Amino acid sequence: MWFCLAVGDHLYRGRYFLLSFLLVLVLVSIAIFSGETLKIIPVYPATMQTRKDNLMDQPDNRTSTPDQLYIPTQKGECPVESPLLQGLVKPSFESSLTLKNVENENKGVSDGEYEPSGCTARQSVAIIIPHRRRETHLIYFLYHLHPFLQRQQLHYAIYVVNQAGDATFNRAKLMNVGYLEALKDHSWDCFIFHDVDLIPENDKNVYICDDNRPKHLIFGKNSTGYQLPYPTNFGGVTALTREQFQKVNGFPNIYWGWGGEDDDLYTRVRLQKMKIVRPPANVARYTMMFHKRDSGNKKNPNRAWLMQKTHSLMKTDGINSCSYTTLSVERLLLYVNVTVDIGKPQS
Ligand code: UDH
Ligand code: MN
Repeated sequence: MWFCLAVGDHLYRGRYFLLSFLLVLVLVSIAIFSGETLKIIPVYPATMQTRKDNLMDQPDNRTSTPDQLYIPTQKGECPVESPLLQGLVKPSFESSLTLKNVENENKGVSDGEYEPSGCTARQSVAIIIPHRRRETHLIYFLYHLHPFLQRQQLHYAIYVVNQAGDATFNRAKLMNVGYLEALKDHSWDCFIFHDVDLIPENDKNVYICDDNRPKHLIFGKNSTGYQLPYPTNFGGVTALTREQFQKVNGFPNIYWGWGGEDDDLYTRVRLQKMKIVRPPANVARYTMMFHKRDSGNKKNPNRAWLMQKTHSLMKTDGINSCSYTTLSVERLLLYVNVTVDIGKPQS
């Protein structure tokens, strides 16, 4: 009897123990597996993310399987070559074009700035335009450049720097002003110094900087039969990183009137032991809109003499000595319009 009771008691306790054990096991499993489920993040290889984002240029709408919790991943970097490029296309110049038309065709641009929606741009680029009384050229420039830069999937903004008054024009100083003003908005990676009358013909001429070398984006233009005028030419359109531009102390401020300032920049680059790079002739092609010499931009008679002094002047004349008065900064839809008093030549 005692034996039977003992065995029965033992069995009863054993069953109770087994039930408790199973209960604990079930609870532990629920805890572990529910935790795992919450942690599941769909994994896409980096290359695949980039390709999908870039090809679609659309927001990321990926979904995970129903039992996975969807956690949105960051936008991938835009591809090295944009899938939106068209190659060589001759620009057109419709005489009835207005600024309003261009604004209507570029709804993604505000305050002169644009960013691709489907991917993260590889560089942030400030386009600096020296300007005075070239309004018609400016409309055609904006008409062509905005879609061109958007096809290249860049984060960019266009700064038009107007020289106020009638003193002799100073292209290089306006470039320095544009650089300094643009940096107040954003720490741009790359600066493109661009004449207003030059329209790129091939969007494979990508408006990004080369980390190792200052870049001359123009090989030839219609007005030179698409030939490079001379091997050291560095005029019209140049691209320098912030570091490269700092290194050469920017453009000289003391070239009033036409000529020499682009060659001075070339000498500055060489004195800093850098070499320039230029895309191939069939890519770096431009159409220059026809114009005569502007009245306030006569050939600079001092240019040959100044160009011999670059090595001694570049340390003290440049972005570190660029004095000007900002008269206005207007954030228009398609560009930031900066108007400045840059003084006049000392004589
Ligand atoms: N610029 C202005 N307003 C001016 C002068 C120059 O906006 O009054 C700017 C503009 O961005 C222009 C750039 O400075 O594209 C360079 O000036 P430019 O176009 O006059 O220089 P380029 O070398 O012409 O093209 C020089 C005179 C050409 C005479 C042509 C005779 N066939
Ligand atoms: Mn010109």
